[in-house]
Amino acid sequence: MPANLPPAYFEAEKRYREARSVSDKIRCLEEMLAIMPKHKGTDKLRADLRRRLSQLRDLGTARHGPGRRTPVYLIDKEGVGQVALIGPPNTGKSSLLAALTKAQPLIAPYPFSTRTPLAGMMRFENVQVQLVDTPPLGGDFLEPWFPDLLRRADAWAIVLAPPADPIAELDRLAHILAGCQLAFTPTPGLTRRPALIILNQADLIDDPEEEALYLELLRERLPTYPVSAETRRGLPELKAALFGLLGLIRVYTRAPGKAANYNAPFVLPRETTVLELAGRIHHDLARQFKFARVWGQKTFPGQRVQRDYVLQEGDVVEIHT
Ligand SMILES: Nc1nc2c(ncn2[C@@H]2O[C@H](COP(=O)(O)OP(=O)(O)O)[C@@H](O)[C@H]2O)c(=O)[nH]1
Ligand SMILES: [Mg+2]
Repeated sequence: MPANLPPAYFEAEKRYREARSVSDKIRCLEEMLAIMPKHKGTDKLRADLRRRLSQLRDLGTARHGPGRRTPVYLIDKEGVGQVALIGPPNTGKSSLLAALTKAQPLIAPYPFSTRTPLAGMMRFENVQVQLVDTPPLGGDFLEPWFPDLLRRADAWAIVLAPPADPIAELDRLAHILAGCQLAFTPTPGLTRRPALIILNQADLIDDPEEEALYLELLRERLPTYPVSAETRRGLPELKAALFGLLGLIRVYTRAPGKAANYNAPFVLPRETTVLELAGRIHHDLARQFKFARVWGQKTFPGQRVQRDYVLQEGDVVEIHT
């Protein structure tokens, strides 16, 4: 490891690696440079960080420079992943964004009240997921940037609501998506994103049997969550499911003899190995990796594992070099 780097540096570096937007990455790099002690041992690293910083700043100005407009749909990704709320008009997409995040979209009882995408951050336990509210899909007109927004999202939450027949609405939506070369089920030639269905305005379904029937039919297609943005019924389960769509796990590292910090998970794709985790913390840690101890669901407490151990949601990991 480079000489004398304080723990705060590694924390900033971790945030840098996880940052999803140019502005966040710039902020973290500036922090790393500020924290780093200045001496011969850090010369190379400092030069390297400066170079990265200037590259990122160039990126920033190229996109926002004179004569260029940032397209409205280009939402900077933040948090551990981005889920687009999509669906027909008036189903409550904007209401759900307002209920799940601190964003304040226009909510209106008339269709097409949402004209441009709006993002908000949803807190789920110890992570933040970005939700993007979008204009309705289903009219004759499709904004030219919409397919790109859908493609850029990590996952989709399809918002449906009574009294329209939700199955028919889902079929219409699948048709519109296919027109954009997109699909929510594996389809040859189409790009797929993981998706779930939100059956919103469930408070307006009086007959429990009607709701049960809707759910049964919709669940043949995709996981479906009955909720109400109005009464907040079902929102905790929905939050967990939205995070689940992203295919991520949270693991925690601890130094030998110390407690893990459960507020600062490493958020990793499923199937990540313990060696890959070490590499994300620091390349030297991966190089010098000998074994790890894991406290988790699939191990007995403190079990010794080798480099190819596949991490599980909730694992606490102690890396030994
Ligand atoms: N009863 C009830 N009304 C809702 C619910 N969610 C949204 N609404 C109403 O449905 C209308 C459309 O909501 P909005 O969020 O603008 O829908 P969007 O067009 O999909 O963004 C508004 O009048 C909301 O107050 C819900 O869960 N229950
Ligand atoms: Mg709306």
